[in-house]
Amino acid sequence: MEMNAFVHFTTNTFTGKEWGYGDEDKAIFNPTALDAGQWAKTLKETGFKMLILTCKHHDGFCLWPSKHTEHSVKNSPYKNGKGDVVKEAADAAKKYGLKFGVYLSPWDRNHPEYGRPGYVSYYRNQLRELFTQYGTVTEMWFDGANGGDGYYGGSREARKIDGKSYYDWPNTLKLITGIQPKVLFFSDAGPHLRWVGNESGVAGLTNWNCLSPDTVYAGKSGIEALLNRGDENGSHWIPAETDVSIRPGWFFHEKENDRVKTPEQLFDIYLTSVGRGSTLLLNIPPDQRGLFHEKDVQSLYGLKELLKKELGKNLAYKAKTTASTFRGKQSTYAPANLTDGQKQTYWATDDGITSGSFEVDLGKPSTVKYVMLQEYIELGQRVKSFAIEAWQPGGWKEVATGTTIGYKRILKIEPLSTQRIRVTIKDAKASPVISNVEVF
Ligand code: FUL
Repeated sequence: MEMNAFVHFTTNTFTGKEWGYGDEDKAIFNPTALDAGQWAKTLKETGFKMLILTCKHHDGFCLWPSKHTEHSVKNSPYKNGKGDVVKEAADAAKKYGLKFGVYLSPWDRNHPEYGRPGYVSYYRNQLRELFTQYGTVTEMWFDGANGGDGYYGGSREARKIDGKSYYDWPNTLKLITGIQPKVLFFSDAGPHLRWVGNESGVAGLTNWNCLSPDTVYAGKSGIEALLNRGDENGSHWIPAETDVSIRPGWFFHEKENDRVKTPEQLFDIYLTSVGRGSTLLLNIPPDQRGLFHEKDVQSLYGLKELLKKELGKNLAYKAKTTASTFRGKQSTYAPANLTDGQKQTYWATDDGITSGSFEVDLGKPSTVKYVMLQEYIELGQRVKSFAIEAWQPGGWKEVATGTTIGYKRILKIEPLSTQRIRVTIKDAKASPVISNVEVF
């Protein structure tokens, strides 16, 4: 799905905070022109596939009229307490052909029972509401953050929990899959998608899709580097999702209007996330009106233009290809599959052959700025080391080297004129299986 959007919205949008304490007055939640259709339309038009909404952030305020708490939109002035922002977002996503995902913060600084068993039941009741009332939920985003102190029903104290055992994750997840079995779970450790280890939009230069979940869990310190690069020999398939905000914070703050990331910055993030075999989860926080701010919208359309300008015209489409070797000398595995524009066809070597090269002839000398490679990911992630060369008068010139490829790898190179590109797979865990090469 490559590009997905996060939408952070709660009382913080009105208080200027990033982490609400949990004692916020419900009366401050009053977006004056909320239009989830504007969010979804903008996202659809600029290339995003899913919208994930913070249904409840750490402050505990619920964007839907939950039966299980008074701390929600139902006691706010928004639509005189008759509003349901989760419904508006889910409906808008559907209308514009986006998938929908939910964020429900496990840490809740408002709830009196937080830290005790009662809260876990409350949390599960809320999940039940979200998974039964709003249609298909494609991704469930579990945030590992927990800062300790909070309002907690008036106690105003610090409460410690054991992140590994407190929420009884196995049973909590079972409850959800009992309702929607196909949902994808995101958390530090998966089980389906892992955190990339930072909030700056950068997946590892080496990025393995595998990980051994036992080595990481929410709240454990010092795991960022491991999450960032994955584990070549990890026991489970848990690709990294790269979450980052278009603004310095996760929530809208007027004073940060001049620090909205530019299209160029977003494009760089695209290269370090999607271009490194990760999915991008870009946060665009609505403002106090309940709209994506003009500045943010402008940057998103700017990104779309840049993607088209830089990566819009594949010079290698249907280009002539040759290879050092291919599996059984059968056309099913021939190098022509690399440039046929088909995802389901690929070039592969014989069993036991873990290196090899292929060459792409662009037909005429062309200026090249990027090379994109894709493994046929259904057969696993295999490549450990590769190099890219461009033909120059007098011989081959190495223009890039890399370790992992994965679902997609985009190499930005020093622009040069060339007619032929050679990719050498130097090492792989098994015979390399490459479905696509594109040149821009
Ligand atoms: C973090 C949270 O503490 C931030 O507020 C934000 O929601 C981010 C996506 O995850 O852990």
